[in-house]
Amino acid sequence: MVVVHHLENSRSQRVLWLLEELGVPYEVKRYERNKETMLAPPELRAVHPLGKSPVVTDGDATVAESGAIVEYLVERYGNGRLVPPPGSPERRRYTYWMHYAEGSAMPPLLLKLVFDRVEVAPMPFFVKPIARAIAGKAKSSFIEPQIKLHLDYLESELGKSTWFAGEEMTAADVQMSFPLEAADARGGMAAGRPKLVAFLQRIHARPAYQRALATGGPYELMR
Ligand SMILES: N[C@@H](CCC(=O)N[C@@H](CS)C(=O)NCC(=O)O)C(=O)O
Repeated sequence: MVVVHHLENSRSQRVLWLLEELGVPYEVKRYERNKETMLAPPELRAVHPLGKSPVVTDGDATVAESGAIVEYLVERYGNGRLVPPPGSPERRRYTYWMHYAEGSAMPPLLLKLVFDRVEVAPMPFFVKPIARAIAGKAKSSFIEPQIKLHLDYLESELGKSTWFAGEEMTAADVQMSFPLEAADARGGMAAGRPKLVAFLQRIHARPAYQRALATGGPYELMR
């Protein structure tokens, strides 16, 4: 039985969505974030040394890192569904987006989250203006332009095909859902980007997505 070690309000939501799309039975083990640090609880380190979510256990297998989990589930349970045929142009795009989601799209969004927090973090009054100035400069000179660059790129890519890898929805769209949801929550994704907005509306309307939400519980991404 597939067990999803699911941290509230996190990337593991997309693993639940994928399992629902594939119709694979699974069990959810829930973990709550520390209210102050927002980190995962230490119990998750008993499942995988990094203590991050998602992690999936399936018999003897423990699989961490969402891209690896998505690929594992599709290969083991997909029977050819949600993955383009090997050697096709769609498969190349599929592989690209599968890596791009965490390797390229997420880093600037994570930096934004961190520097937004630096700006409002409690600290001695005499440090505050300096910390705010550094955070503001990092955001305006690097982080925000990078987020814009990526989002404009994604908007233009979705102008070429309905889904990221082509005309069929694939597991790459599941993997790409999280950066777009994070960008929507914290990066001003929607303004002037109708294709990205439509993508999110389309995936959110899917019955499998709705079932995954009902199973996963709260899914409000950090801003
Ligand atoms: N690149 C990893 C990132 C894993 C990750 O950072 N997960 C977050 C949840 S969105 C987490 O576990 N945060 C809590 C912590 O770091 O303690 C993946 O895609 O699986």
